[in-house]
Amino acid sequence: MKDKIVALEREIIKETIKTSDEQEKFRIRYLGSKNIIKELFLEIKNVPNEEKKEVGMLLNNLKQIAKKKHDSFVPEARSKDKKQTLDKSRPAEEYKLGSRHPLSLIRSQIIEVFSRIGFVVSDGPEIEDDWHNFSALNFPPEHPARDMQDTFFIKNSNKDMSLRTHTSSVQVRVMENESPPIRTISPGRVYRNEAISPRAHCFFHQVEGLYIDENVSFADLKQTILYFAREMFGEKTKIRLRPSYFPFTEPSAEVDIYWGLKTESDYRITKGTGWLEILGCGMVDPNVLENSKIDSKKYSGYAFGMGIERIAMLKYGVKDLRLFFENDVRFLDQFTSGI
Ligand code: 2U9
Repeated sequence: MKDKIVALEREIIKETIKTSDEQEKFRIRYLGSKNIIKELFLEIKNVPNEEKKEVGMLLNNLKQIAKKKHDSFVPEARSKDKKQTLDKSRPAEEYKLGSRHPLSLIRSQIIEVFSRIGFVVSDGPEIEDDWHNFSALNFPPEHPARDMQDTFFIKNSNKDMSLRTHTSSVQVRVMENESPPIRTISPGRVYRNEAISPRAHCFFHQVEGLYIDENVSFADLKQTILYFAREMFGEKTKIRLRPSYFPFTEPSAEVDIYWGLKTESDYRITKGTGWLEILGCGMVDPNVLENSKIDSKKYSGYAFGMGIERIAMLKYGVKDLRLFFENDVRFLDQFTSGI
């Protein structure tokens, strides 16, 4: 018996494993379910009792030698060979699901709130002519918003174009192409030539809204804004309107929501007033209607505009607007869409 074990040990040592096939053959012969070492184990019953222990140990040792030899061969694909680029045996990497961008989440939420009361989304170009971005919206020729400081101009061989400074330009196009009743919102990216800081960027996102029909009143505007504020910030949200000025609306107002003064941070962000500005709005100036060939004696309308970043900062407590554009996954991972 001992001779058989020694002979088998020599055989195992002599074996060479250079391919996966050879490794598999080796495994079947020495480690498989009906392997040759197992057969010797079965013969232990014929060994004299005083030798049984020793023979058992020798066979266990033989098994270890075979196992070691088998495992010492690593198929090429799994070796750390630098030349090998494709490792077919490597387990698949975890499929990491991304999350929706916070600005996209807020935009969808705003669209959903307004679509529930009949607003439809309209889209338009980011590169605009002077008419759609300024003149049609009642900006006087010398208005400071047209100034080089605010607008990115693009020199074109035919006419001067610019990157749109608001999405109202989209709504001018809607007014030109459709007749009232018009109930539309335009979400989109806008550009302003401003210094980048925690509170301002040279591009940001807006949602602007426009409603034109017969007998549209300021009361309709107030009610729509109140509905929006409560859908976005909670059903008990209070709003206030402060008089303001925009070239395209008259009268115009800025809308604040009551944020409260419970914490030190509330004092800081509301500058001690408890109120926070969320959007601007007003009744569409009759000149703007006429510019798009809408009869201002028959029709009136209201409009509003808001910055998506501003709403997202308030809702998510983000203090630096630049975080929205850096695409740092540690920031983005915190937002889940719930879908
Ligand atoms: C048409 C006529 C009028 C859209 C309006 C505002 C008031 C407003 C700002 C809020 C913060 C822009 O992102 S922001 O800087 N917007 O205050 N926007 S009324 O008025 C229109 C739109 C289209 C044809």
